[in-house]
Amino acid sequence: MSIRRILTVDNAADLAVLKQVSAPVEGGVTDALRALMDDMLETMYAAPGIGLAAVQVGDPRQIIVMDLGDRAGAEEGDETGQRNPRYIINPEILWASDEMASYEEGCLSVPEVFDDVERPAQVKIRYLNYAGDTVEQEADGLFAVCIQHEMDHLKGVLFIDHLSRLKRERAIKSVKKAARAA
Ligand code: K2U
Ligand code: ZN
Repeated sequence: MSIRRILTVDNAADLAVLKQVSAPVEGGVTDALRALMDDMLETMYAAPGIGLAAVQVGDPRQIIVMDLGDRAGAEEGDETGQRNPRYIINPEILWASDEMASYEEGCLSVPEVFDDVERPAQVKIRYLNYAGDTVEQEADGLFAVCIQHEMDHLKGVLFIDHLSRLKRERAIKSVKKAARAA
């Protein structure tokens, strides 16, 4: 397993890749695909993050890894750090609630920027899992926020694209400034 570079918006070539629409995975879940997902998960844990889309490591295919640990449902501070990886391939949203929820989001491709984004509070998704089986699952809370954030990545959409033009431009400017200072 290896840690891959995470593309960031301060780099024009990276941004061009991040804006791509990811292609569906063809030919099922192979050992090569599982090796990529293992690398993605290692990269995500090292960042650290709780989700990662393949396009963020330069592979524009519909692949997401996620690990909410036991945040989903655990009381604040009761997390045990237990790992609970999820592998999500070719996801589709089957249903989204009318009820909306706001969450302060961040993104590993937009470092050090956080802002509130409103999304449907619950979604129902269908996807292929690590074994290549089709799964249908309902998501709420942090799982719903994260899966919608990651599925935006598969459409070439970043969370800052949901903000005002001014906030988006300021976000990219701050990431570029931080990159120059680094
Ligand atoms: O796509 C990414 O960059 C991964 C995000 C996923 C995420 C964004 C917003 C809300 C939830 C998840 C990163 O994991 S952001 C880092 C993070 C870490 C812990 C909790 C929330 C966000
Ligand atoms: Zn992101």
